[in-house]
Amino acid sequence: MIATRSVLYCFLLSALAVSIQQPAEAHGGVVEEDDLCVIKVNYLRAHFKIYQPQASGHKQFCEDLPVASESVFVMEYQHESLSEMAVDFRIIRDVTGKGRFARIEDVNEIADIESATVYYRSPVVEPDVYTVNYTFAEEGDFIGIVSAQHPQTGKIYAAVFPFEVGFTGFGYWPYIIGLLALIQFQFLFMSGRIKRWFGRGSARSASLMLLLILLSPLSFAADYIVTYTTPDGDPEINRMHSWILHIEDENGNEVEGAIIDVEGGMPEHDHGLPTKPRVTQDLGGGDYRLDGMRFHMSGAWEIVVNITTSAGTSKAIIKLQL
Ligand SMILES: [Cu+2]
Repeated sequence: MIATRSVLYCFLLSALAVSIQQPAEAHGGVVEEDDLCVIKVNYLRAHFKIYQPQASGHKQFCEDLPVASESVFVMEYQHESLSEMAVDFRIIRDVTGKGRFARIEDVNEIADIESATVYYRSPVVEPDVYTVNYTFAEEGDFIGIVSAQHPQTGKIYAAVFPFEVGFTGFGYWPYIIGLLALIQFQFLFMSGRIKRWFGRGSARSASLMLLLILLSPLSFAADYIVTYTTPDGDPEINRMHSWILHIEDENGNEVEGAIIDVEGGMPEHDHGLPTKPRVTQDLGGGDYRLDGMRFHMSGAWEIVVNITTSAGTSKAIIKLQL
């Protein structure tokens, strides 16, 4: 029992530490619940994150970026109709003088938006996942502008998100998240829930954790071994999330530069995935980022990973139970 408790304590503490250091990877649904990484285009919502693969590897950011370097912006739609809308994406230098308080009205007042623009992607329809890859040439204050045009009404919806590149401080998110975590903790404590968790429930929690460890995500293709991790937390029903696929050949060599194509579904129900997940990044070292993963019901799922190299195409099937 003592061992179980310390495991749970460690787990809670590390979850809290992660929340404070890396808002985007916060555990326990803080991000999802409190809309930290959610961009709203009027009534439409999308989950939003930024990677700097060269500078920070797998780390995700919601807003401010540490250095001027290659940046991958990823939007995952949480609203069906966004998948049918043509979405464009613009990054401008902050010429509004409003810094992180810049709003759409301020952007609309800019006389010559073209000359302030450092990046523009014309409208494109992308189902489920929308990605933009831009390498910042210099540090400074920027504003991202996402707009979507309704296919029927022609109405344009827009959202702005001011951000800073070359941001060295902690910003205000850690304080807000820390505060929320404390409030949550206090609430749980007051309601006696923590006592219950550490009392009777602990044996059950421990066996659940053991089960998760035993069901290690591993799959064999004819000649490849595919493993995966989920950096933004375990898969939950209806939550859009990412996987990092790791591919090695039978001799343990990392497979780099492969073309990865992912499909899947529930064989027992004879249906596919509700989204079209895509590999958005070859992270090197045999790692590939797979965005747009979502499961809409519990049961037995199979993810089919097609790996194409100069040697041909192999198929690996990852089974998981939700
Ligand atoms: Cu099903």
